[in-house]
Amino acid sequence: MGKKAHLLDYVAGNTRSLVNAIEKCGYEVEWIRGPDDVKDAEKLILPGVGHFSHCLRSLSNANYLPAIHAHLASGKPFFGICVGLQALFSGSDEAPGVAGLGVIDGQLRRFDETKTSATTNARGAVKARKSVPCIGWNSASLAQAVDSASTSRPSFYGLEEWRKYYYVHSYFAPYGPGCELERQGWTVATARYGDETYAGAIGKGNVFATQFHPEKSGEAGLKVIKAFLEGKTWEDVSIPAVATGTPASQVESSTNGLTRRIIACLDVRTNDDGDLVVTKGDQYDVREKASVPTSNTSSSSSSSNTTKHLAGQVRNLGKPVHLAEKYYRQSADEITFLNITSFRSSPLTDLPMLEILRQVSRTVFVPLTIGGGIRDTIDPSTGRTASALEVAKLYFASGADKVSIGSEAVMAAEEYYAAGGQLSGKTAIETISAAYGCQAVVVSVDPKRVFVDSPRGSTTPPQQHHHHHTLRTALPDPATGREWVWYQCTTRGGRQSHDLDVIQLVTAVEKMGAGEILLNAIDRDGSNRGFDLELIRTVKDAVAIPVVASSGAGRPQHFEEVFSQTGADAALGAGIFHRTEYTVGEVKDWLERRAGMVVRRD
Ligand code: 1PR
Repeated sequence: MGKKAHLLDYVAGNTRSLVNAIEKCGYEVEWIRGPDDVKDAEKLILPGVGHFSHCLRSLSNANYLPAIHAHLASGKPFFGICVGLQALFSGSDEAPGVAGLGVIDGQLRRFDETKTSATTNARGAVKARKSVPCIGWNSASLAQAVDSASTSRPSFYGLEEWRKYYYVHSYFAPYGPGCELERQGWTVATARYGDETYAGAIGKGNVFATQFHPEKSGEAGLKVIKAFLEGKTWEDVSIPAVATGTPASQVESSTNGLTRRIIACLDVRTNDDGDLVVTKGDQYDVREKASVPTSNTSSSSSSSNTTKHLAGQVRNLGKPVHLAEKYYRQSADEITFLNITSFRSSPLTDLPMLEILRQVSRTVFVPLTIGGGIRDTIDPSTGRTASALEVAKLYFASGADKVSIGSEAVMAAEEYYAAGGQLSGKTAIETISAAYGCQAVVVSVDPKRVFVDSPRGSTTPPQQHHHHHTLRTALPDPATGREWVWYQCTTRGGRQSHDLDVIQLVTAVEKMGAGEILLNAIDRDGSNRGFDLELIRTVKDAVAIPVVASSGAGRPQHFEEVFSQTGADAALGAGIFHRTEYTVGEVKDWLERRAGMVVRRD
C-alpha cells in the first residue's frame, strides 16, 4: 500500500492542484467522504478557499467539527491551508458571529484597503492603493531570532526565509512580537503586506497551517508539503549564496511586501487544421499577414523547416502544454490561458481545452487562470442551459485556480447600470464569486481608445447617454490632434464596441465581487511599444482590487516602466515570450539587477 494523505474537500471540488502536488511528493490522496472517515486519517489536510463562514458552515452542516476536533486532539498530523489556517481561529471579521474551530484564541482582520502603499526603488517612488484581496508572492520568515552569522538556518516544515510563497486572501491573522499566537505557544513564520504583518504559517505540536497555497508556490511550496507529509517539523538547511548575495542598497528600500508578479499569457484557439495552438495577434488579429518559415513552430501540424504559404492562417506559436511548462521553468509567477474562440462555441464541448488544463496542472505548480466562454451556455449534447457557475466548475475541476470573464462582464455591467446600480445576484461574476471566493474571479477587459474633442466630448452616436470618463493623453491622435480620450469596452474579441467605458466596467464588476482585473489594451496588443501607462493608472485609481497590466510588452524595460510608473499589481506578457525575444527569467533579471525590484526565483 502506498503512502497516503487524507484530504477533506468540503468546497466544490477545486482541489485538483493540491492533489497533483501531493502526488508529486510521492503520496496518494484518499478522500474524506464523511465525518466517520476522519478517525481513519493519519495525515489530515484541510484545504480552503473562499469565505470563512462558507468553510465553517459547510463543516458544521456536514457534522465534521467533532471529528476534526478529535483528530487535532489525537496528536495525529493536521495541515490547514489558507482558509484551513483561518478556521483554526475563534473568529474572523469576515463573518462576525460565526465561530471558528477555536484552537487559537484570536480574531482575523481585514487588510486596510484605504491605505496607500509606497514603493521606492533605485529609480524613484510610486504610490498606489493597497489592493485587496492581497494576491501575490510573499515571504514566510520565522519570527524567532536566528544567528545572523550562521551559514545555515532552522527550517520549519521546509520553509526557507529567502523563498517566496503564493498568497491570496483579504483577511489575516495579525502578528506582532509577543503577540497572542506566540503567547499560546505557536511557532510563527510571518509575511508583511504594506504596514500589516501577519502569520504566513503557524505550527504547534501536531498542527501546521499556512496562509499561502503551497500547492501553487512552485518548488518552494512542494518542499513544504513534502516536509509535512514526511513529518519533518524542523531541519537545518544551509543558505544558498544567491540568497545572501544581493546588496541591500540594490533592493527596493520599501515595498508592499509582494514581489513583482510576472504572468505569461497563452491565447489559445483551434487553427485551420483543427489543432489547439497558442496564437498571438496584433490588435487581436491572429492571422498571418505573410508567408513565414515554420522551423520555429512546435505544432503537431507543422513538420517541415521550409517557408510555408501561411498568409491568412491562424498564427501558430506552439503547443499550450509545452509552452506553459516552459514558462513555469523560467519562473513565471502565473500562467493565463485565454480560449479566444470560445465566444463562438460552447466550452462544455471544449474537451481539448479541459484536457490541456488537466495536463498542465500536473506539472505546473503556480496559479492557472482560464478565460473564454464563462457564461450561461447551452449544452449542445442535451439542449440544456448550463449556468456560468457550472462552466466555471468544470474549469476548476480540471485544474484552474481562477476563471477570467470577458464579454459576459460587459453585459453584466450594462444591466447593472440599466437597473440603476442594483446588483442582481445572478451574474456569472456574482455566482462564481459567492461559490469560490472573489479571488477566483478575474475580469478580462478589452478596451480601445476613442479620441474626443473635450473632457465632456463624444464621437459616439447621438443615442449615447453615458458620460464617459475621459483623460488628457500625452499621446494625442496623430490624425486629428485630439488630446482627450476615453477607453471603450469591447466584447467578442474586440469585434463589438459598447457604450460603456473602462471605469464604468471595472467599478461595476468590483461591486459584483470580481477579485482582479486583467487589463488588456487593444491599441497596444502585440505592438511591442510598451504598456498603456495612462490606462493602467486610471483603472488602478478607480478600484481597490488588484490590476494586472497587459498588452504591449516588448522589452524588459517595459515591465520596469509599468511597475515604476503605475501601481500595477502584476504585468503580463505574451508575444515577447512566445517569439522567444526574452525569457521570463531575463525579464526578472532586468527588474532585479537593473531596476532593483524584488522578484521571485524558484
Ligand atoms: O469574452 O469571456 O469569452 O473571453 C474571451 C477572452 O479572449 C477575453 O479575455 C479576450 O481578451 C480574449 N480574446 C478574444 N479575442 C482575442 C484575440 O486576440 N483575437 N485575446 C483575445 C486577447 C489579449 C491578451 C494578450 C495581451 C498581451 N488577447 O491576452 O495576451 O494583449 O499581448 P502582448 O504581450 O503580445 O502585447 P470571453
